[in-house]
Amino acid sequence: MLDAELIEKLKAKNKRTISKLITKVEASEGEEKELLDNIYKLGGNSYRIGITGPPGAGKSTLTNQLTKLLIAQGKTVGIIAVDPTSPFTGGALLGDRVRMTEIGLHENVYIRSMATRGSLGGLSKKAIDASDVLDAAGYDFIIFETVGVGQSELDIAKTSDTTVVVLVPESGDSIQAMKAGLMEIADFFVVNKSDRPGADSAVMALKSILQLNRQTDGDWRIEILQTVASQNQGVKEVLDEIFKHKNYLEESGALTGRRIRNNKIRVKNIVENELRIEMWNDMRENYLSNEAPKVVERALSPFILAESLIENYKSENG
Ligand SMILES: Nc1nc2c(ncn2[C@@H]2O[C@H](COP(=O)(O)OP(=O)(O)O)[C@@H](O)[C@H]2O)c(=O)[nH]1
Ligand SMILES: [Mg+2]
Repeated sequence: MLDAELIEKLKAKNKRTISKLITKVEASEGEEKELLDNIYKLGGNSYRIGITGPPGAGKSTLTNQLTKLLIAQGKTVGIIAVDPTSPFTGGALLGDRVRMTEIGLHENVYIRSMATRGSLGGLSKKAIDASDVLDAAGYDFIIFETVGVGQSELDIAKTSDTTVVVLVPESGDSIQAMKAGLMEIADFFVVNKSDRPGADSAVMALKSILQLNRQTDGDWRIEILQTVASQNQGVKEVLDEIFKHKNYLEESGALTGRRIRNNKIRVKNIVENELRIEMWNDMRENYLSNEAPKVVERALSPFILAESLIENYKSENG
C-alpha cells in the first residue's frame, strides 16, 4: 500500500503526494484501515494546534500570520481548514483560499481545505485522519482551523495539543451561549478585531465567565489576548502563548495525559462509527422502517423495537 518510493516522497513533503494521500484518506469509508494504519505508524512528531471560533472572527487571518512567524523560524506547517459552511456562504471558503494562497505557495507550508459537503459526522474523523498524513510527512506544526459551533468541530479541537478560541468584540452575547463548549476546549482566548469598539468590554465579559468557571487544568492559567490580526498586531504574543502552553504541557508531563485522553476519544469515535455502519445494514434499516408505524400507533414501544434490533445484530455477530 505504501511502498518505499511513496514514503520517501511523503517524507520529502512532496505536496502532490500529500494531496493524493489525503484524498485517499478522505474517500475511505472504513475499508482503508491498512492505509490509515501504515500512515499512523509513520507519524508522531507533529504538534497540533486548534484555532476555533465563530465564522468571520479572523481565524484564517490569524492562522496566516502565525504561519508566517513559524516559517520565519524555519518550521514547517500543515494547515487543515475545516469549513462546514453551506453552499450559501461558499464565498467564505474562497476568501480563505485567496488569503492563504501566499503562504500556501511556500515550500514549508501545506494547506488543505475540507468542507462538509454532506459528510455529516464524518468530517472530524476525516480531518483527523488527514492530519495523520501531515504528521507522517513530518510537519513540525499542524494547525486545524475550525468553526467552533458543532460537535464535530469540538471533536477536532479535542484532538489538538493546544486550542486557541478566537472571538471578536461583537461575540459578547454568543460568548454566553457558547461558553460551555468553548470553556471545555480553550487553552487560551484571543479577542481579535480589537480595533473595533467594545473590545474591552468583551474581554471583561470573558474574564468574569472564566472566573465563574475556574478550570482545573493543573497549574495552567487561561489567558485572554487581544489582537488585530489583519494588521499583525498581537500575533507574536499569540505564538508566544502557544509555545508557553506547549512548554507547560511538556514540562508538567500533561502532554502525554492529554494525548491519551484525546486518543481515547478518537478510538471511541471510530468504534461507534463502525458499529453504527454495521448495525444499520439494509436489512435492519428496512425492518425499522416497517416497524416504525407500529410505534406511532402504540402497538409497539421504541424500547422493544430497539431491543429486537440489537438482538438481531448480536445473533448475527456471535
Ligand atoms: N477590523 C478587523 N478586521 C479583521 C481583523 N482580522 C480579520 N479581519 C477581517 O475579517 C474578515 C474575516 O476574516 P477571516 O480570517 O476570513 O475569518 P474566519 O472566518 O474566522 O476565518 C476578513 O475580511 C478579514 O480581513 C481585525 O483584527 N480587525
Ligand atoms: Mg476561515
